[in-house]
Amino acid sequence: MSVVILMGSDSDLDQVRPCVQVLKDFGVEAKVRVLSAHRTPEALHHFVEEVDGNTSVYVCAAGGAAHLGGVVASLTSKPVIGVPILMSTLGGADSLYSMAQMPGGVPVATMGIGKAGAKNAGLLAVQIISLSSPELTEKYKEYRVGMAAEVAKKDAKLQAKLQEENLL
Ligand code: RP5
Repeated sequence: MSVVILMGSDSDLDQVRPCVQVLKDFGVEAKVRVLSAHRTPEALHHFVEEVDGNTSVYVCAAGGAAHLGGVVASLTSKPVIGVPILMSTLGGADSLYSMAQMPGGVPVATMGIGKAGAKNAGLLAVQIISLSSPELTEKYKEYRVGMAAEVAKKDAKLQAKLQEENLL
């Protein structure tokens, strides 16, 4: 079983990369494809039909009138996570609203706009898969412990710096 990451255009890749990286770091198999709800509707339908049996979670990243997540959600019963792409027009608010405002009955779990949203999409996919994998649950817990340790290190560094500057 793998995670399928779809993006509406190759121009989305830079913002989607953190999601790909998270899945790689956790050792979760991923397929990454460019397919568009508007530009390649038939290819998108065929692709979802083909991979659905071996897919646990979909991550769909798109910008503008971002229907990719919604269309994929209409074609599968698997969870769909949406990543709204930051656009130069409207600052990605259009992407966010298009994804988040799904009609009742067809959910798309919509993340924040851009790279942080993509990272969280990867982590949420890991959390969903870890529901049936004690090993992945353990890895995810270790990740959280590591993150807390990083913050503690940064705090210690900040205290030292402020003391050095005679501000404390
Ligand atoms: C969306 O249109 C894509 O997800 C992308 O964010 C946006 C612009 O695509 P390009 O014109 O850069 O290919 O479907």
